[in-house]
Amino acid sequence: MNKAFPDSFLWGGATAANQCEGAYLQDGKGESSADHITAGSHTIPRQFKKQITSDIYFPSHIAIDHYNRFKEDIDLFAEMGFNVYRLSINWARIYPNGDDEEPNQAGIKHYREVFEYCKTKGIEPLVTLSHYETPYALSLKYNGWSDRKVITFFTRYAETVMRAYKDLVKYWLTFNEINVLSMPMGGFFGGGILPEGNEAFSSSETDEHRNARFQGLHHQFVASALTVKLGHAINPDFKIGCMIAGSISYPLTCNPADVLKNQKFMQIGNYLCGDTMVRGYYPSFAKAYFKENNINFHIEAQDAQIMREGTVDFYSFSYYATGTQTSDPEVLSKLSGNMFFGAPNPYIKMSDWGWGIDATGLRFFLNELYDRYQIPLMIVENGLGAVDKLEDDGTIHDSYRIEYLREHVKAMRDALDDGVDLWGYTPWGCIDLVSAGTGEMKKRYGFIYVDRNDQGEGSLKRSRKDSFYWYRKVIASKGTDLA
Ligand code: BGP
Repeated sequence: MNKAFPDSFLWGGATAANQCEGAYLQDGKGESSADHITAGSHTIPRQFKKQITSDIYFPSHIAIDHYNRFKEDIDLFAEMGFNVYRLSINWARIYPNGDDEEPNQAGIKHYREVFEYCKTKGIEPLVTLSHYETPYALSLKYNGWSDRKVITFFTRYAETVMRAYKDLVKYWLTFNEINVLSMPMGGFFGGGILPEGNEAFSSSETDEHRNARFQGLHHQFVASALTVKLGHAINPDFKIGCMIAGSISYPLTCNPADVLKNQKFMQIGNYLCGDTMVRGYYPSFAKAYFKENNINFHIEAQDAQIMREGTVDFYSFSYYATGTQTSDPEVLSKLSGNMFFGAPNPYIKMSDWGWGIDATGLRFFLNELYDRYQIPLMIVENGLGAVDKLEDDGTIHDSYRIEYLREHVKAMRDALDDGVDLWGYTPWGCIDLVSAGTGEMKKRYGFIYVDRNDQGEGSLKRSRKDSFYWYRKVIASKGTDLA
């Protein structure tokens, strides 16, 4: 039997508006960047389309229709015993064009109903202000976050919702996986910065586009800091966190060259954003990295003070997998396709989508983070994307998911014993939803199965998986019963 988690521990699940809400133009919502991205697969990349036409399938438009079915879904979360639900507000529901002077009241009303409903069920909302979507009009008019004006539009939006929900929401995250903007693919996903030239996302880019990304990242740092300050003025009890994609990697061997390469990977992949948002200034290695790589962007004189005054209250992150770094040219030459996770790690197993399953890495990373920052941590995404089979009797036997989650819960418990201040755990896609990376429904994470396929067919009926009952037991037993 596992040792109990603290009574105050937040147990729940996580979603994002663009991946679950659907209702893409309902009640005055404007188009979001995410509404312009097609479905892909493990082998076929998603594409950006300037025009939305009816002959192309865009998975966000209906998704799992959570917008219209939120009560049914929250009922199921409550049945599992959630005391927290991480969800995002779709900015284009509140400001349809992003730069409107006045908010859309129907959008404000919708989220009020969602948060009130959560409260009646004893669930604390944890709200992401920007999760992989920007009002599309901002992409067209300003090339998204590359333009400094977007800071003002974002803080107007943040102020509107923080004031509107100041008595309903206590936990906030500014930008989902903000560090995605430090990676070539992340410009449009994270910053609404239009892909160059053609419609495919590409891992190669011009210097101009790369500079625009880092400019966008800088603008998000400033916007996040302003939002933290603003939020604390609206309600001093607010807890406002950063959210960073855990990009954890090991040296492939103890060759010092691998160790150094891995250190640089960890610095740019994780600590560039973490250090800036927790400490309030760019770390020295980031400045060296910008110089070495000829990355140029503009920082205004007042930004340093803004960033110092808007440091986050807690650090949250996603954790799925770990990778490796190698300096060996022979190993490197054999790597093909997705280089993100590096060379295969012989000590860990891969998911069907090629993500290295590594619960021990979670304990390692929690310790690294807590040691570095000494502020509370939250794991706001974790889970196994897998193909599930709906049996004729309506059951789903997802023992592989239970096994994955069990090991990660044990790793969290170990990290608590190591002295880490961990506030909560919201596994990703607690109800099946559209995959961000591939646009598939087939890559499922949920405790709740949704009848919907990659062609957009299905009844949208919700069914409880075996993992649903397992997680309910874990929460009820405060993490002691993981069987
Ligand atoms: C994170 C995102 C989520 C989510 C998750 C799983 O990067 O914040 O939006 O989707 O990863 O990734 P995927 O959907 O590609 O399996």
